[in-house]
Amino acid sequence: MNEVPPYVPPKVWQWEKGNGGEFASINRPIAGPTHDKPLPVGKHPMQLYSLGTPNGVKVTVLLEELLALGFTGAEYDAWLINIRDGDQFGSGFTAANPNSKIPALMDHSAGTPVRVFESGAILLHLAEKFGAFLPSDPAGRPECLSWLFWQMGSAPYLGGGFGHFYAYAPVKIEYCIDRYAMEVKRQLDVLDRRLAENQYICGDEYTIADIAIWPWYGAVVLNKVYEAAEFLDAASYKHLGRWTREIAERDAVKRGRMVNRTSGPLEEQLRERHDAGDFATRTQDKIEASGGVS
Ligand SMILES: N[C@@H](CCC(=O)N[C@@H](CS)C(=O)NCC(=O)O)C(=O)O
Repeated sequence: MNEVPPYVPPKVWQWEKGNGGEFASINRPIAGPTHDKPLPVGKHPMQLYSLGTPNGVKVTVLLEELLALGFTGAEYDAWLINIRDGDQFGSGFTAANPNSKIPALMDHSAGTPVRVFESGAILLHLAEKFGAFLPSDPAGRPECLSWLFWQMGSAPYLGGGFGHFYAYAPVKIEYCIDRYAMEVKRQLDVLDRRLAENQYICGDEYTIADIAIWPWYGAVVLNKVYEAAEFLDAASYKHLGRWTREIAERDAVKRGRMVNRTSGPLEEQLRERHDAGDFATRTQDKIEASGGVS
């Protein structure tokens, strides 16, 4: 095992600004706003405050899927919350989500705006509102909710556990990487076995369970998070790979992945979305700005 510097925890933990490594500038042990900043409000029924991370992408994919089905009530403005700049601690954002994490949705469709935070709650709220992507039969609905909540409980081991210690921690600690790689590989196997016998997570129907799981576990397979596909031998999960690639081909998924995105190829970034036409215009602008596509 690697040498880990000896650390004896004090009786009471103290916050020393600067600890916390990669995210030290934004991590803090106190909730609540740090500054006054109202949230902007656009013209559509749904106002989304988010960033193009896997948790944010879940919501933009669902909104794009709903729009593709013709649910105009799902029209949305997607505002950028830059978490590295501390936007999640603005007064407007903490009113929308007291937990200061993206995504947060304000649903203006019923008059008085309603807040919804936690990506799983947002997916469920929208699926119920539009009666789509959530089976209604007595066996399908609980199966779908089980996988939705499986994702919400499991992804923190992938992101906050494995991803943090493998990619971001200032020192590589074998114990931590082993602990979380083991758990993440078990989760990948859970999905692989499920998808060996089902086209989608809940059976024959594409649901909010797929929409919640794909941005995290599909991203591992596609090597889009933590550059860990080889380390985790992601290619060996064949059925998960098949499902990942199928979902990546959906037009709504391609659009949803672009929204509030601030990294990766410029032509795949739509930092804010206020109109369905933004995709075409922004893509063209970006391509022209980067000197065209060869
Ligand atoms: N369980 C939450 C997790 C959300 C979350 O962790 N969001 C991250 C970005 S992916 C965030 O906003 N981090 C900002 C911070 O920790 O200050 C959800 O699914 O909505």
